[in-house]
Amino acid sequence: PKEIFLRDYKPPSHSFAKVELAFDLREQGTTVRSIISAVPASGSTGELFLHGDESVKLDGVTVNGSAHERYERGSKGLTLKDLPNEPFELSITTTIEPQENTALEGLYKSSGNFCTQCEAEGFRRITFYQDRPDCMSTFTTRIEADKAKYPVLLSNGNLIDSGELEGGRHFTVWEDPWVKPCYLFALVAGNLGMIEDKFKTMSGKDVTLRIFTEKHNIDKCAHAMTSLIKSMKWDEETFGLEYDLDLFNIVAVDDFNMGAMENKSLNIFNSRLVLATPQSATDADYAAIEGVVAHEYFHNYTGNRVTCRDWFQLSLKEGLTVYRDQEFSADMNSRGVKRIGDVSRLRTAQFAQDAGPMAHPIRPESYIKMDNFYTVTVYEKGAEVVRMYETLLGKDGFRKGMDLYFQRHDGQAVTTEDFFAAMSDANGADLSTFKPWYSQAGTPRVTANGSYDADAKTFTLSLTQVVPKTPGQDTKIPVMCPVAVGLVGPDGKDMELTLDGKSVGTTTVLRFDKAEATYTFTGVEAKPVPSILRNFSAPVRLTTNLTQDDLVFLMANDSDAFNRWEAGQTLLRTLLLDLIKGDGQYKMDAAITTAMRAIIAGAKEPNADKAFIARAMMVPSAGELSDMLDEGTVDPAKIHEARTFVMKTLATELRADLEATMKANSAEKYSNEPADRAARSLKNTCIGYLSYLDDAAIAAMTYERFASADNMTDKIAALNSLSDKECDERIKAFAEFYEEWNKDPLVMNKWLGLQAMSNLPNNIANVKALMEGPAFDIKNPNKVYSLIGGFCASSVNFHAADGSGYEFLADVVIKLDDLNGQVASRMVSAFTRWKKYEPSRSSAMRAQLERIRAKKGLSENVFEIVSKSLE
Ligand code: HT7
Ligand code: ZN
Repeated sequence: PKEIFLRDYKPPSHSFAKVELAFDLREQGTTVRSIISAVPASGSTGELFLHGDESVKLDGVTVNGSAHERYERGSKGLTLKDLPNEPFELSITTTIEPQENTALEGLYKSSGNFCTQCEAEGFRRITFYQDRPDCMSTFTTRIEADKAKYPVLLSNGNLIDSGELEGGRHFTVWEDPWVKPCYLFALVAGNLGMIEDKFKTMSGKDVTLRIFTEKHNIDKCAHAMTSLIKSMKWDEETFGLEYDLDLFNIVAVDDFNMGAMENKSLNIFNSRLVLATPQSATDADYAAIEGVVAHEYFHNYTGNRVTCRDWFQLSLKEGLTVYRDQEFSADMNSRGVKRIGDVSRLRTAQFAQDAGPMAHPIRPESYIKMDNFYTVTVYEKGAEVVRMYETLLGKDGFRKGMDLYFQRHDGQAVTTEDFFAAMSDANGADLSTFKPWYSQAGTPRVTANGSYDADAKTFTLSLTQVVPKTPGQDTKIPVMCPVAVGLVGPDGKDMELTLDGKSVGTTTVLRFDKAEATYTFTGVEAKPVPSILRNFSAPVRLTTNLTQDDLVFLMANDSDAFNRWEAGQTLLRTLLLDLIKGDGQYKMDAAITTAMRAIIAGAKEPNADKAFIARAMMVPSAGELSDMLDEGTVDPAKIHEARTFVMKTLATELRADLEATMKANSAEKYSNEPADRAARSLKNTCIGYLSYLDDAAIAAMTYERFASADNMTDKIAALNSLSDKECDERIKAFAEFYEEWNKDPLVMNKWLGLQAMSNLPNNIANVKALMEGPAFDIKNPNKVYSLIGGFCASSVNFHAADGSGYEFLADVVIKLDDLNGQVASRMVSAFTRWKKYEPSRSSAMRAQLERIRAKKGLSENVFEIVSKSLE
């Protein structure tokens, strides 16, 4: 396979002023005709390369109305030769087989309906085209299909014509006035139901909002609609961005490789991110729907109106849009809890990626298959980079930068450099030492040591930073890290800070861009405890010289919610890592039990933030702990044992507090108000703890709660609490859940996932049986992510010492690879960190990677991940 490099970027040889597409949708083969108004760029050689997949049958090419046969067809596309040197009309006719498409890229069928997925490079599976984001054009789309089977025919923009045809067929014509790259093209044809609402924009225009889904799911779309309306309003209020068409459509489909897609005015969503009722979806599902609906809507400006010059710039739209959806969700819910969740995900998944063989900068230098770069690095670390501009420039400065970005680049395909320039220029700021965030991979390691001088009344903070080596990048330079710092006085209050003779408030942002630097705060009347990297102001691994007492103090007093949580997590991490690295003699740290007791007791306070308390009670995940251990040492069984010991000890010692809190927060009836959601999360966290006790009464109580739950959040929490327990209640609960929900595929995915994740010994047999059962379908990505992805999260069974879990995953990847390379490559990623594990597991994983690599006809997707992992 060919590697593509950022340094080889060349602008397109032709621009496309206008594109007209006509789809004739049939059960056995769809014909696509395109008419393109092509304009040669200056210096054109008369050649034009059009991307096209091998699966696309070429029926004919005309230039200015005459057949054109001077072309060469290769495995990646078509090179047209001897083309006119002035603007010309190019017409191409192709035939494709959507009904055979299991890759779910291009045009395919999901539950009998036609739909498209063109990002990143799916349009080339529909027709021959310059399938690159810097080729922007207006599109008109005519769709023709059987009327009875496909009464709904949708594409981007406005409906300009429709009518009946002979033979029970009908057509629609759509016109999108905004220029766009073909990755934003979309088409849907199906027998769908719809809900409709309206939004009045800030300038008074009415926008019709529609959500389409299979008819039996129509009563599950209200939350997605509310989320859309809130997003539209928020973008106007926060960034002054107003929707730019009269119609906005969302379509939910069951078979989808990712979460959702921001096609211009026709967003296509994985149905799991649209459909929700309290009985069928959890609070976490509700939050995910709100966030993803917002994310796709926000792309209308950050991604669609201003798009990427090339795919190396992906973070330009994704990092910025994730930042925007994070801020939206923070405004709609509890800001502190949202930040904690986002940082946890970053630290577990992204820090691990940044320390492994797939480490890449947020603007990668090369790729084999672009789909492999829709990563936590490009998305989540990219969002952190955007957040740092805001931290450095302030809210107003950031807004000025955004305004200038749109003013300069509306309707263009641009680079991360352009975004950087807009931010710097709008604020007259020198941010040059910030630039390496785009080009360097690896998580900077920052140390912060504070010391107090009682005589001089100064507090000195010494910072150092090192960016670790990553594959292909042996030398690194320091990068600007905004380090937000406060000093907490002995009375638990933030001190007023003076730095370099200036009063700087109670939190100051240090612009730390050297290998080492020292900052001295003056006028510090009493010894403070420093609160460093408030709100996680930079995506770094921080080590401090804070003592256990300091951390306990910060847990109780820090005004920064993130650092209050972080102090507790640091205590728990230190304990767990000591246990994991120790001699197997487990001993609890009494200070931690006391601190946890105090956290739980906080729930009784009048204005307690229960969502925060639930979050603070959570013990660091196996993934997070594994990331903090040295290469070649990770033993998942030991991590599991140590976590189980800590949970069980806390449950035993705090049983009375947990039971009282559980009861106090159990509601009579479901409600979706924020306070009720918070209480639910606290109650279910308590049940989770109690499930660690070997007590038949707890299993009975959990089953009782499962059986009587009036909402999916409580049902799943109870089921989850039973899923690792060898007891009749578990068997009964899973069986009853199946009986109740087996007609709802989204709910069945939860059922599959919980069983797959179970750490009960030898659960692999159950997972293999589920794979053969009616609730599973290997062609449906959601089912694969739930069952196979869930299984990879089991410390005990995926990482079974005999290597059976690894062999099973490799078997599945080999099978999946023939059906859907994208999904297969996501699954194989569970092996990428094989070097991290102790020798017997790492060699077993490596053997499976080699077995996969030897498969004949391996997809480029899987080849790239496997070969980079083995390097
Ligand atoms: N921009 C969307 C990306 C996407 C995608 C990429 C590759 C393969 C399938 C895909 N489906 C959607 C999602 C987003 O970030 O909004
Ligand atoms: Zn996105």
